[in-house]
Amino acid sequence: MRSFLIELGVGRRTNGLGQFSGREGLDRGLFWESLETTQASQTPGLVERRAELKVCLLGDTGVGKSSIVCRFVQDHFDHNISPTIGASFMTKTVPCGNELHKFLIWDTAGQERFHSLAPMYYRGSAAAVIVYDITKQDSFYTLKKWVKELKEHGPENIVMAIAGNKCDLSDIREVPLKDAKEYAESIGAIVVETSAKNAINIEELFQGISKYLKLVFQSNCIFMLLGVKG
Ligand SMILES: Nc1nc2c(ncn2[C@@H]2O[C@H](COP(=O)(O)OP(=O)(O)OP(=O)(O)O)[C@@H](O)[C@H]2O)c(=O)[nH]1
Ligand SMILES: [Mg+2]
Repeated sequence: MRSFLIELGVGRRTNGLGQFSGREGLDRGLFWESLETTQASQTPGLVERRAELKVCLLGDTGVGKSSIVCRFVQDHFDHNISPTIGASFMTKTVPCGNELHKFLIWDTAGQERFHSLAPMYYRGSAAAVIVYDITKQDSFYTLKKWVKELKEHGPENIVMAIAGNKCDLSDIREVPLKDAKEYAESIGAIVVETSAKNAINIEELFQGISKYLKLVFQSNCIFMLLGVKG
């Protein structure tokens, strides 16, 4: 059964957001530029924007981070995928309304021996996808540790998205969806259950991040116009 749950964390994280422009935007892994496309030049007043969004994936080894990225970027699933060594990088550009969002995706290695490398990837990220395996309670505890680390050492106001992967195995589930929803709400995160194997909610996960960042960017532009500090 397909599970659809994309919840936007609102409220808690909207105050104090940095203003995503110029150097500061780049430092946060977010870069927006206005561009006149062919279509735009033919249709006066229609200006499209292109955004680059740096996103990192964090979580226990084996939860399916690389599989999620592989499904999103290549629409492919490999049963025999190898554990990631260090980190891997992929990009994918998706439309979001009248904008084009290019995801710069850093897929980190979940094995403990690579833990110390993670800050290199989450620093400067606009969003982090923190993945757990719905059939492994331990991986949910690890997710909470990642959230704590991001809050203490990650970029201020990084957008967090929680992905409960392997929802195709819900008959052997250990983590109730309710627990994930409650936790996500408490930290103002996007939450969704995914299956890289069956291509469930993978697009929706990244679309949710896209839309959330777009909203945050727009609200900060309004604050800037009004002269209100975020
Ligand atoms: N049933 C099922 N298996 C999955 C799913 N996603 C990944 N797997 C399997 O889980 C195992 C681990 O997947 P990876 O994508 O390598 O996990 P990872 O989080 O990248 O692991 P590290 O690179 O070690 O951090 C592989 O055998 C995958 O085939 C899923 O949605 N459903
Ligand atoms: Mg991996």
